[in-house]
Amino acid sequence: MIENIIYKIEELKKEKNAIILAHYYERPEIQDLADYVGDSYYLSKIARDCKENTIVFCGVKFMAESAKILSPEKTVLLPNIDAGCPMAEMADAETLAKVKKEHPNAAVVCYINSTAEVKALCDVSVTSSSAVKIIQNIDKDEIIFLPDKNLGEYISEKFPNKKFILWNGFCITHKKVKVENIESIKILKPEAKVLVHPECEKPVRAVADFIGSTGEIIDYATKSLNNEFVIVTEEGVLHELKKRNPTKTFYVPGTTMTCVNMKRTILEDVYESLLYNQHEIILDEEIRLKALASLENMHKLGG
Ligand code: CIZ
Ligand code: SF4
Repeated sequence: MIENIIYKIEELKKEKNAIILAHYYERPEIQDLADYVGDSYYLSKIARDCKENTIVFCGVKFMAESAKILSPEKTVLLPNIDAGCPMAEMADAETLAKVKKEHPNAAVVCYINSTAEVKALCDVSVTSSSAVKIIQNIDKDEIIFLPDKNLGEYISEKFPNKKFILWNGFCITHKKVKVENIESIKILKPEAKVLVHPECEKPVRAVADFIGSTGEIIDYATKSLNNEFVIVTEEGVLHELKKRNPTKTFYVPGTTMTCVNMKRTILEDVYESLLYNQHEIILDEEIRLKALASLENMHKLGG
């Protein structure tokens, strides 16, 4: 019984002085259960500032790691240990160290979708909602950006005077969508505004009416006078979009944009996570401190 497990989770949460955070890409029932739902930038701030001493992070591993980096004194739990981000795994510290040697004057900027070991080698982390603002505040002409080449390329277009060295990583979920998938909806629904995440490839970004992070897409659709939208990001955002805009219509491209990793966490995992304190994020202190500098710079430069 779903009410039963939710009740048990709420009881345990009180008993353990815990807070539940969920990303917009999580399952609807997990989003409904969470104390806060948002993108990684927003959630990283909540994790840093919250008073509770246990954080149950319903998202993927790099998000829970970021919470632990920012709040070492708190217990940070990732309810489903298999919830990783394939894009984050596409960048490794060893290769990054080599690339840094080849470009000694470059600022090293990583998307928050990266491992703690990679963050430890970077000057600053960014999210899709904060990247442009942060890079505006970096006074170097050369930028190594990793791991997402699509987000990196999107940002680089905004800074024609800077040289970008892009990693070759990508998100398998956002890579799936092709321009034809969007065009086939636009033929039937020409009034619909196309809202695209910057992790999508360039031809898809080129047909967008608006490009932004999950939070920015939700904001745009909510404030817009338009009534129809094509949502080109992981389909979990539809839950919040529909909640905030019950009278508007949202279409998805004719290919399923589902991140299997974001969908791994189910209510039972959250319950067991609180009951058994699993799966606790433990980081090497030297790596944590170095990675902390990159996340602190993100908050400082991102405002
Ligand atoms: O930054 C995040 O939370 C991710 C992974 C996507 C987005 O745009 O919110
Ligand atoms: Fe990683 Fe893409 Fe899933 Fe986000 S949607 S967690 S970038 S694989």
